[in-house]
Amino acid sequence: MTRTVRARTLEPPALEPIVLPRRSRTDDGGMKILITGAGGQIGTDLLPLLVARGDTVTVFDLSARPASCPSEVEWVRGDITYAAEVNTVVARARPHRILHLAAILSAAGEGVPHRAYRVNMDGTHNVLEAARLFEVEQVFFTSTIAAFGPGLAQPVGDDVPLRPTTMYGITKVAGELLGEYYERAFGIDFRGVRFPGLINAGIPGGGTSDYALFMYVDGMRKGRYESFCRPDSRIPFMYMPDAIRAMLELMDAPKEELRRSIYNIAAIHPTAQEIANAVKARLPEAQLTFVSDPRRQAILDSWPDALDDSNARRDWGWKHEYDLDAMSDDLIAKLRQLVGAPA
Ligand code: AKB
Repeated sequence: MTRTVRARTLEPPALEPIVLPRRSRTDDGGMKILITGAGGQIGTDLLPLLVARGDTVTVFDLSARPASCPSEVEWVRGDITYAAEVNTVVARARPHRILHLAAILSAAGEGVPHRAYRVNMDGTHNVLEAARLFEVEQVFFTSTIAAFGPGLAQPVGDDVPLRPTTMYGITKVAGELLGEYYERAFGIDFRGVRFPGLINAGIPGGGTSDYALFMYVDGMRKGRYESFCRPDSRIPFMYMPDAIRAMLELMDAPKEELRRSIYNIAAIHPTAQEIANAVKARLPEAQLTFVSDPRRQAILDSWPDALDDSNARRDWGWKHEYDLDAMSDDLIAKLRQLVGAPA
């Protein structure tokens, strides 16, 4: 007996259009913002400011909600490398903007390059795809001085060849290009900054620029710190309040005034010795020594000494406020409060 089998049609099945829940501004005109990786160095200082200006904030992070997180913030735990988890949180939160901070930094990334690739590359792709699917207006990307490689004329401008030597830097360059692609192809407003090493009153995670912050933190809480670099190492740095202001200013800048999507932003570029001097001037008892670690030193030596941020200054009025002394005064005062040390 013969049996007729109907060929499967090659036509795609007719799908019902997905109806997205309505997205409205909050009552006081604030934005809905989803922040990936807000459990890291930047998030701690950023979240209270966003809440204070009336934004509705959802965090997507692998780590548990820290005690410092304002109660108004919704904290969703999840893994940026799983598209389904990213899509679910974006579909639920329906943000106007995604601020994409989740990344594995340079030193940690060299320890597990394949993991850094997954988190930084797949993570950024998942965020951009979710933004496309759920009609997010703006994706803000945090790039870095690690996007640059060695041998560039100083100060380093925006439009130089990008030849990073770390997995972190490679994935950040790719993230910049991927975001620009999503803007061209799908109309997503993609913008961001290349951050210098950031310094704040917290414990950083896995960066090569961390020696600067640890001179302050361990100089205060332990009375000593051994930097893993030469005293003459020089890279750009920025104090966290400036870094956060830069993000908020660029996020809100009128699109028609922006002539590019990714901007260098600069503040200070002290040598490690100059930072040690600033710490010693305020904590004379602190013992600050230097023993250069070849792998981390090579990373530092591959980064710019200083950045040219004239495009940011021209297009959206960027200007840093904290020099080395102003930063050191403010940071030491904050750290004294944190560890309960007498002034
Ligand atoms: C790192 O050290 O990896 C970061 C950076 C400079 O982007 N702080």
